[in-house]
Amino acid sequence: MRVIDSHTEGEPTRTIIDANLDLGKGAVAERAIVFAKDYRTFCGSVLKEPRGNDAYVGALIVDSFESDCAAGIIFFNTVQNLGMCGHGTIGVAATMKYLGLIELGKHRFETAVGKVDVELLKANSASVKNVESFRYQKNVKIVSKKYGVLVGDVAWGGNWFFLVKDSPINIELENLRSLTDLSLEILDCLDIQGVKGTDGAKVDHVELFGPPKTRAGNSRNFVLVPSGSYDRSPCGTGCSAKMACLAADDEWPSGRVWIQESIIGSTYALSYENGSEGGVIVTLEGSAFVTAELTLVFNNLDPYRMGI
Ligand code: PYC
Repeated sequence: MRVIDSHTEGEPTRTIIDANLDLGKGAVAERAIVFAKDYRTFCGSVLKEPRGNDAYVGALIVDSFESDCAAGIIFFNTVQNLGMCGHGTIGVAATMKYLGLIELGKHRFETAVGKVDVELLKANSASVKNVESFRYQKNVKIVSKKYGVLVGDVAWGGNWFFLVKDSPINIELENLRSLTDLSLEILDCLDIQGVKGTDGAKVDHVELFGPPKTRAGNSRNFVLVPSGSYDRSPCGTGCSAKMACLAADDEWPSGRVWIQESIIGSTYALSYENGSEGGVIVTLEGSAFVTAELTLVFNNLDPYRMGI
């Protein structure tokens, strides 16, 4: 299988152009359900070690039957489907440009959770207008064994997030282990307390925030993703959820640029406009670079061909 790797603000995307999976002829949302059901081992075998690692997001490019869309994208991580992926969309745009499949300018992609608009500004930078984001629950209390009561919001930005405004641990790379442990503990608490998104959806991403480290920045974040790894970028869907919370609290006006730093110091420039369903439409801008063109080899004799 041929794949193209890229990173967006440090976070890897593996784009698969020609997998030829039999997913039927439905909308991308329907084909994503077939993908999750019929191709359970695909995510791990393509993204996990020894071919990748737990930070990878896969972007399966499929045809879109919508006349206004350049392509469909089914996003997934090492363990499951993702709804949308901000860094992945920028990675796909830079990869498609690299392959000569799209030119600079505006393009629309169909994802499992709706259409997103991409403007490829240069070969390595793009802005993405995400699906509508919204806050679902405010000030949910979580009790951490080590840190006591933590308060956070549940919000949708294309995936479900629990957002803690003031992290009790400094957002520093040297604190990666404790930030990860705390976030995993928060996920457990959400599960035990039955905190869900709409329609009982699992809240499977955790976002912790602290002060920015640069003069241009507004905030720095740590984002735990469902594989147990962390997002090297500020997380496009997580930033969208953050902007939805800021908008809901009247803490940031529409149209003004918010700079979100990631734990490694990479940034997205974000702004929002009001959506049609009470949420916000967030635009995020960042850079992506192709890092490798690969052919993945699966040998039936390899005991680890499905990933570790
Ligand atoms: O950029 O939206 C994102 C994302 C989701 C999971 C990892 N990155």
